[in-house]
Amino acid sequence: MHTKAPSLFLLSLAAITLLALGPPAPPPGLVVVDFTGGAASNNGSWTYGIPPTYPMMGGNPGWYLRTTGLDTFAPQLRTTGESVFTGDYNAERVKQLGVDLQTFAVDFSAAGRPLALLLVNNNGTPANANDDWGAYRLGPNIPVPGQGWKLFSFAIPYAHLAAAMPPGWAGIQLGGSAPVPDWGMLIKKVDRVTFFYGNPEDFFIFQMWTVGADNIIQTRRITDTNGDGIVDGADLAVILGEWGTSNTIADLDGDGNVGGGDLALVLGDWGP
Ligand SMILES: [Ca+2]
Ligand SMILES: [Ca+2]
Ligand SMILES: [Ca+2]
Ligand SMILES: [Ca+2]
Repeated sequence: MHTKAPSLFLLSLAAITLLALGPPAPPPGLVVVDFTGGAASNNGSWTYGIPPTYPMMGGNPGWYLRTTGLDTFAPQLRTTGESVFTGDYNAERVKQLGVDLQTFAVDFSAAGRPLALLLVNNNGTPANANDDWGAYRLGPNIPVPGQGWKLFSFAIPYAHLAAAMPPGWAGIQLGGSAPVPDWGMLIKKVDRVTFFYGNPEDFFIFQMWTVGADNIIQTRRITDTNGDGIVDGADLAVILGEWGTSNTIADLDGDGNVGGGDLALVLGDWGP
């Protein structure tokens, strides 16, 4: 494979385009659930398992999702059903998931627990949890009461299609009849996303928790048009090949036309 750097002409074209764009629009490929307006804004139907409330103030900022009096060994903020947060992460080039969390109260202690991001495949049987499997990655510790909002971000190796787990990730069988986890299968069919309060392979005592979540974020690397994990000449060729059309694979900024704005996004995101 031969990779060519963009020409000086294209770089200048991109610079001129960037100057002409004016104030920054919301970055394309970004989904943020900030809970403004309450339940209707809860894209993904995120829940800790019991009905939440949606306070208008106190989030990071504004509205947020709050669950009071949750009796559990480990709070699990998770999607339910199909949404932008589930599906084929390879095809959608999902490169990052994030969330802001606050622990308002807990009986004994929330200290020393990493937050895990857990991606789950339901093995084709949504009604049977006994064959579910997936992969998780441990992040920084969950916030303790009084610490305020804490921001978490997990990089997703969406272009890793081998069965073996990518670095930093561990496979997990969630039920007795679960198959051996396969990253390549998982990344093409993520049925559930869970922010798990602790290492999902550890055991914890039950406690009463009051917890909040805000700004659940998914970032897609739409500049990687062919989903191979790098933005290079092949992606540039897609933009140039669709120049002047409205093909959505190349209309990255969503203005209805493949042009300088899309070219600038590709050049600005050049590399692995
Ligand atoms: Ca908010
Ligand atoms: Ca299942
Ligand atoms: Ca690419
Ligand atoms: Ca465009």
